[in-house]
Amino acid sequence: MPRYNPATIEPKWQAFWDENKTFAAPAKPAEGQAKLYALDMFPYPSGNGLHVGHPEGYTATDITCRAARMQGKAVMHPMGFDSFGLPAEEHAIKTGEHPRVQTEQNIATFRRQLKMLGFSYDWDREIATTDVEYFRWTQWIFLKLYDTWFDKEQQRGRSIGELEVPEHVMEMGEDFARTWVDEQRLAFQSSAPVNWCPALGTVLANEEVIDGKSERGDHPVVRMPLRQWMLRITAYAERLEKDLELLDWSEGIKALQRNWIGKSTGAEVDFYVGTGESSGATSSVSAEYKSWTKTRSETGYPEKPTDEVLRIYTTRPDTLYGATYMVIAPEHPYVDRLTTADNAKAVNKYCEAAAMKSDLDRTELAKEKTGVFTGSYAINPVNGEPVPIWVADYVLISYGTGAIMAVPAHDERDFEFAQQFNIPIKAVIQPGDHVSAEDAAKILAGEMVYTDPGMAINSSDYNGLKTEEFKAKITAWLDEQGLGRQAVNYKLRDWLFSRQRFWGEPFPILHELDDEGNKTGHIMAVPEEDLPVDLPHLDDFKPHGRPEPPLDKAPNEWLYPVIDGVKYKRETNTMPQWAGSCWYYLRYLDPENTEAPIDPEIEKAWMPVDLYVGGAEHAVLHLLYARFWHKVLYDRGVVSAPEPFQKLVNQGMILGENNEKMSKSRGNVINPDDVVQEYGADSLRLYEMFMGPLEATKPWSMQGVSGVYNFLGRAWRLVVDERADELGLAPSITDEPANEAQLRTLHKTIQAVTDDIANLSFNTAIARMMEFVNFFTKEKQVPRTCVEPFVLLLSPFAPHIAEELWQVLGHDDTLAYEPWPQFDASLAKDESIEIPVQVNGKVKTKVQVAPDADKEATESAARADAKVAELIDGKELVKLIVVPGKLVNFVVKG
Ligand code: ANZ
Repeated sequence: MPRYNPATIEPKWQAFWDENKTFAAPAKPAEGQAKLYALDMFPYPSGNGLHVGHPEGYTATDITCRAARMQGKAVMHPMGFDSFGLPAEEHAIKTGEHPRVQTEQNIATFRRQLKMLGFSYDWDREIATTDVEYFRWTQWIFLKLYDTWFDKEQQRGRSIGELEVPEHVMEMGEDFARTWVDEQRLAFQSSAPVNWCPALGTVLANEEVIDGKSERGDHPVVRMPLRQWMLRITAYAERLEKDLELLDWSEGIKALQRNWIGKSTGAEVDFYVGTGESSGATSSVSAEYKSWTKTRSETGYPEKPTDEVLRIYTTRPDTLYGATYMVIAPEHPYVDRLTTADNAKAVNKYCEAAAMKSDLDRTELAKEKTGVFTGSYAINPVNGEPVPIWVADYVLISYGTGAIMAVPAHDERDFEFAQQFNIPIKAVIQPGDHVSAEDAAKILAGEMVYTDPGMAINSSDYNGLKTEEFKAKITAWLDEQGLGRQAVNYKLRDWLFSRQRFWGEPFPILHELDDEGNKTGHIMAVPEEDLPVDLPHLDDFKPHGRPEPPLDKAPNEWLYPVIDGVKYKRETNTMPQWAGSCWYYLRYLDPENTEAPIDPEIEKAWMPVDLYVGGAEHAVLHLLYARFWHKVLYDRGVVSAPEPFQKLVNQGMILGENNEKMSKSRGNVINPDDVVQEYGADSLRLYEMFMGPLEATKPWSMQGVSGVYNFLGRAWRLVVDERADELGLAPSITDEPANEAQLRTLHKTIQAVTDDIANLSFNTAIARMMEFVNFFTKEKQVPRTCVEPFVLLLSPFAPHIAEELWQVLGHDDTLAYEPWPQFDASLAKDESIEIPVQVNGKVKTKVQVAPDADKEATESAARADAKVAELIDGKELVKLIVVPGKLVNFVVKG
């Protein structure tokens, strides 16, 4: 009884594909051949194995790839593992077993499960980010980030004076120029305050901290200063924002990236504060102020703020006349200088307290505003009036210039602050008509804040100007006077790139030591030919609760290399898990290359990724970091195009049966192994695609799985004679030609499935195939010319059963490269459609017309109908309404 039995046919075909390397991708597409690079977000191989969310996206790309091969494209469809990360290290801490052991076990489980689902990956291209030969190139890319163009020149023995350093930098002297060169590095060290998570024993990136807790594990996070490696992603902010235009991504994900990058356009303005004795200017320094403004109007606005000014950033230069105080961040370098003796104690105390708070705590709107007066004043460049300078922690040192002019009448935070500290509130914008007369009066009296645009008041010659016009005018004036200029700021912060963990890529960096074993401050990059820097053997994985990395406990041979007689200490921080996923899509293309991360010709042939599918949770982290690295590699000539992922699709979340998120604690997790055991991989694949649109959130249903399983059983019986003893063709299969109705069903199905696959609309494609099976199950004779193309259409979705049926139909090779079925458009079209014909608005009859019948053809079909002819005969036609494809209405009189 040859029943449909996935348990026998699935392993059979998986073994066949494996042995024959059926899905090996060519090194490059053939001359003139179209290519498809379809990429899945590679999994983190956790100890739990695959969950049903993984096969959702993986099946979608697999269908696309399998159809593309049959359509003659060269297909790149690789898989790998994002295998650095905390859990393996935590397991090592508990058991003392090296993280590599557990990682390899987990990878083996994932690989088995992925193979069990019949995905058409080219397994010879598999990579894991923890492979030494892989992270050798991750380290190589880090060196590209660390390197500057100037390093190369220096290596060629050219002194700094011969380098292409801008003139204005050279004028500042050689020391300055050297520092400047260092500042051009995209990888640099900094000891900024960091998010230290004692429970995880690591520093976290801002992106990994949510409401003061770690994203992973929900542990408290505190702020402390620490030497860290940073990547200057901010240098790419503008391009990361602008190049989103080039991409075929959903508007939702683009918007998330844009918000994260947070481009803001405004102006920088210099407020005079004087220097030395006169520091903290008041109106008494007006003579000095006048001579300064005169110099400024001659020299123009300097790139870096000069000592006698406080530089601020504002998005509302049109409110300059309403600035009633200024605020500098507690970390601002001018705090000491501008604080007068009377205020020193209060200011110091305030700054110490602010250092303990996170940026989020400091800037939240609802929080009570705090601050202290420095005792000093700055001079407002538009009217020469003194403005008191305060220190307050709602201004962040890391944004803009770390200093603001405060306009309480038109900014909410400033309004709250001014109310709290009794600072004058001066309205300079007349509210628009959308504000009630009552509220407008309050706004003008400084009793209510107004943040919208409007018309300028109390602003001297600018009165009457609309906000946008005023902004442009005043910015131009400031520019002319050398007092300000247009400026752009980004919310994006530099990327904190070091972790105090063991299980990550070591940095290829050496710190020079002096004779006493202290760091000299000189840093050396590990020479390219000495890569990779492998992780050392460690006996003790336990974190010590201090932020020094575990690699500090590495054996001396690893930790203290001597090169050319100089002793060094290796960098002991490791890279974050994001590093490995920043470029894996490149390595798949050339995984064995020992000379370079990727061969340029191969890169050019396959990149960019044509379809990237994965979860929406990666909207800002992985997808932004990878774009950043790609752009750096582009600038360094390693890759040939500015963006890595041309089309991005986010699969929707799969919920539990009860519509709740699947989780261990809710006990509603579905294990793909169990589903495959009961119904087979083809049913799991088909079900996950049939649940609904790929991008929608949808609940699991075992009944649904059983439904698609039954469908596959019907498809099986269409081809196979289940009553026979041996596997063979059903007696209904015939070599006779198909009749018209059968042909129409076939061609409609081919067209619909072809289009649906192209649009990633897999659920509707499956529905069409179900209709096909229903139709042919009722036919006495099933022509081979109909059922063979159907098996090919089914194969990307349910590849195992399709291969088996193909074999039963008498073919002896895999169908993976069979030409994709073609449809005849005239047969795929509906023959005719029915259109209601009304007389005086009442439907009297229906007529058959071609689906693309135009106005004339539709009208004549209606007139030709005997009933209509009789009803309008001899009457006056007042009006005739013809909507092709919809209806005809004769309005008649008499
Ligand atoms: C005066 C003003 C008047 C402002 C007004 C707003 C409204 P974006 O870029 O859109 O977030 N600001 C500037 N630097 C800051 C810092 N380091 N910390 C906290 N706040 C800062 O907003 C920029 C505005 O945020 C700037 O424009 C400044 O306040 C404030 F009616 O300047 B504004």
